[in-house]
Amino acid sequence: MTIEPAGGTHDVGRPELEGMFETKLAEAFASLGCFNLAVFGKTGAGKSTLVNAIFGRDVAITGVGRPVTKGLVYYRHPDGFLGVYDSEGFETGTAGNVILDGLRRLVAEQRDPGQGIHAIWYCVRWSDRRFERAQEDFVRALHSLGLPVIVVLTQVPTRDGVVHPEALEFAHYVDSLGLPIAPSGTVVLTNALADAFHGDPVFGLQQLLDATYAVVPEVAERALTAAQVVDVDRKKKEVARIINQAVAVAAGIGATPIPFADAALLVPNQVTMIARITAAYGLPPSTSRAMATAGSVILTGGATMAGRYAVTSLLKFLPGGAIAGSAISATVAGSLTKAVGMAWSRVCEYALTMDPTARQAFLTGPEVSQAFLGFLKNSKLR
Ligand SMILES: Nc1nc2c(ncn2[C@@H]2O[C@H](COP(=O)(O)OP(=O)(O)O)[C@@H](O)[C@H]2O)c(=O)[nH]1
Ligand SMILES: [Mg+2]
Repeated sequence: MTIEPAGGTHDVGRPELEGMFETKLAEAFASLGCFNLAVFGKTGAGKSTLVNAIFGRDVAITGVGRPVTKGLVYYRHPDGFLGVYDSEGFETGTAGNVILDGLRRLVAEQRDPGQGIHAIWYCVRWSDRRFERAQEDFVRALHSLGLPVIVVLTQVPTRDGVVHPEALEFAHYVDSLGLPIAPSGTVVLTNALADAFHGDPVFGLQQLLDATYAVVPEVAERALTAAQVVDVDRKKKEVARIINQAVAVAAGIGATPIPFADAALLVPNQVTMIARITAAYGLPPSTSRAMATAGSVILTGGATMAGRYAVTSLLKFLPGGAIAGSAISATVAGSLTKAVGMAWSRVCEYALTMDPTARQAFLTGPEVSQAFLGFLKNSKLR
């Protein structure tokens, strides 16, 4: 059984498709919005290390800083969906009051909830073993500004999953202060960096992320999902939602069965889906042009639409198994779209496991098309 290349009236040319990809990617990234985090705590508490562990990037190094108020710098990551307010050199006392004044103004002037501070990590190195009155006041003041403050104990050692007893004792002490700690009134214990010498493993990152999700407003939730690198399952859930939506749209297109020759009718919807998947995983938009090229190579070619392989393998599972003179029904349109979405998801997940340099090479080289095609060929369509 061979599928004739379309050459139909609805064929989408490759340059046109590349342009479409770029536009849709830009739209998908823009629609994520931006998750804005503020980190407070003394110098050396481990703020930057924690941000780096949860988001896989040191925003203070890779981003562009903009002084917001004395002692507070806003770093916007070039990827666009993560912003961090960093209190470089922050100590308590007068400096704290200056920062609070600045924050008060910032919050008061905030018109768009998407632009505001969505969560605060107040970091305390457990080995300081001190939680000063000024720190308490600062946490309460942040809370009274309507900002959710998660108090994080940092650099906590564990042995075989057991937290250092004195760190635990300190945590209970801070909990007992009755501070307005988001989301549940208790501190989160973390270690963001494995300590080879003492053998202390990384831990508590998922708990910190869960606490952050518990306070993040809906407007910034998808940006958080894209930005964080700790919880891939959250990304997968979001991607499943995107694919289901696209499948529904495809089924709508196929509701009035279309000739195979016009399979390209399904392409714009698939392009949108692929763009949204890419953004949801939080892959760097800087590589979007190259990805657009790769994607368009696959999706062009008339009825192939990534699809000669998908169609062939799909047909094996369709009742009757024959399509001669047949058309794309709602079911077939949906299955093809799902296959394309799943294959692209796997490409993205594969790219996520790489370090930034290897990922850049993968996403901008011929390998990405090959991987996509490979996953597509292996699609189990039912
Ligand atoms: N073992 C361990 N070291 C950490 C951790 N967090 C930070 N550090 C170390 O503590 C120092 C200060 O960390 P940094 O993130 O720059 O603190 P910041 O001033 O609050 O941003 C660095 O040398 C880090 O390597 C942690 O969770 N575990
Ligand atoms: Mg720092």
